[in-house]
Amino acid sequence: MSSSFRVIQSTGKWYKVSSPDGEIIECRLPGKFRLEKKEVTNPVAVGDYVELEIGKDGTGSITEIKHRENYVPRQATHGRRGEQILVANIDKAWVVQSVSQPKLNTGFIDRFLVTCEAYEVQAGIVFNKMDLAKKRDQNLIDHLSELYRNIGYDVLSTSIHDQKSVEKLTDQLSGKTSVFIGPSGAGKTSLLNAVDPDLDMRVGEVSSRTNKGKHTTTYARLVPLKNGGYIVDTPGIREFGMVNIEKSELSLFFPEMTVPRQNCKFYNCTHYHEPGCGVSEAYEEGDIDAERYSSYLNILESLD
Ligand SMILES: Nc1nc2c(ncn2[C@@H]2O[C@H](COP(=O)(O)OP(=O)(O)O)[C@@H](O)[C@H]2O)c(=O)[nH]1
Ligand SMILES: [Mg+2]
Ligand SMILES: [Zn+2]
Repeated sequence: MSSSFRVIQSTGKWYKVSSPDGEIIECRLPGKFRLEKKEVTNPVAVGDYVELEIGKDGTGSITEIKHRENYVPRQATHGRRGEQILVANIDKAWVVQSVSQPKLNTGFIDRFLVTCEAYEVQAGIVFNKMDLAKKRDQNLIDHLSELYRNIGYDVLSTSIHDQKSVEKLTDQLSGKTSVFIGPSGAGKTSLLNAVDPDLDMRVGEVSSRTNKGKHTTTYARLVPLKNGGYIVDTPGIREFGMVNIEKSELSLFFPEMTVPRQNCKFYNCTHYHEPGCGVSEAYEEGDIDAERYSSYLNILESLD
């Protein structure tokens, strides 16, 4: 939908809308929308595609909000009445993990992937700082890349010192709306700057270099990339946290479990201790990776 008008920032009463040519139009929302869209508290969200009427003074009035492909709520709840939308229509969410400094954390990746599944956002994994990888790190990354590709996720290995890998990442971001999530120090800001040196430093997470201690924004915004597409600048990683899921539903968000779970004896099986469990069986036969099953059990335990 790159030929449409799109909300890229919201300041309460006014919305910054990008035209198909990339021109920014300040827009207002007629009051009727506030009454119509009751399931969420902000009727127009950053990331929404909209239709406009442009007035004599050059400002716009939003006349229509297009169907949302997906959205991430401001708090880690989903599908609740009155929830606020952080950002809508994300094409891809990338979890960025460094091979070392900080240490690779597969538990983080798996929790992130569950959240993406729950929000119906396509997910990918970036293993960064590959220039620091020793032989055994390389072997681990090879293993993980195959594992995650097999269950349907895109995987990239990058280093800001390897231009080819930056180009591959650039290709993945072009024309899409992407968000980078990952622990501090993994290299999110560095990668985005390598992709587009003109990007505002704030992108990804509040940069300790430019915005130390300053609370710059509590809203997400879309930052245009020079090759087309947007990066979602979120106020912080907590805003993309674990969703509240029923224990018996968690396995729906592990793609490799959706078929085996059909063989479970109990409809509300949690695939932990129950007899006649298709998932445990698949795990014992080696069809489900041990680390993934262990992540599943860790997340299961963390749900109330
Ligand atoms: N060796 C190496 N260092 C990197 C790479 N990417 C980022 N860094 C360094 O890792 C540190 C943290 O990077 P930063 O982009 O601020 O991480 P962020 O917190 O995820 O945004 C900085 O000192 C970067 O220079 C990489 O590919 N290789
Ligand atoms: Mg950063
Ligand atoms: Zn089961």
